[in-house]
Amino acid sequence: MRAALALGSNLGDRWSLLADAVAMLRELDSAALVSSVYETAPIGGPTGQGAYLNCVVILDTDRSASALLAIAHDLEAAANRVRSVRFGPRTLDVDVLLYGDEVSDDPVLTLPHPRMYERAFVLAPLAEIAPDLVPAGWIDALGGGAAVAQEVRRVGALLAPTPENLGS
Ligand code: GSY
Repeated sequence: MRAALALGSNLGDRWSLLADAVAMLRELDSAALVSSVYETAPIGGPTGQGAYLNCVVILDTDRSASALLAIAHDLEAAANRVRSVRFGPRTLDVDVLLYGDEVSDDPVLTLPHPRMYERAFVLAPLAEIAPDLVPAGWIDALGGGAAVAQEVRRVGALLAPTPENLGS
């Protein structure tokens, strides 16, 4: 199954936290696609939080959606994530965005992720590696490609670019 996961960090050594989590996800699929890393302003939560680093990973896996969610939680725990403030700063956030075409309103794992359409910090990296997963209407709803591009700043790549890991 093709699954997409969004990663974000705005506390601690953001780059290493993302890099370690991506390395662990690539143990599930060594050919996983990994987007560039983007710096993005925090959406929601208390004022005064630091900027996030965000990226998206797409992998092929035979794990179930709930197993992937458990892995996401394990990665957050490995990053010493503390859940104290809702939408507050965090060492690592890992969200399951998509699991094939599965649609679920299970509150434990809603698929597709219910807020992914609203988030430039998700759609920009997702569109970079899997444009087929981002309908033009979603970008239009955020004000168009230029508006989305203004919300994110590409700061680098966790993987050396190859045709394979860029998804082209
Ligand atoms: O929902 C993921 C955690 N998160 C983020 C994030 O990853 N990036 C940005 N820019 N803002 C966020 N607010 C929350 S909560």
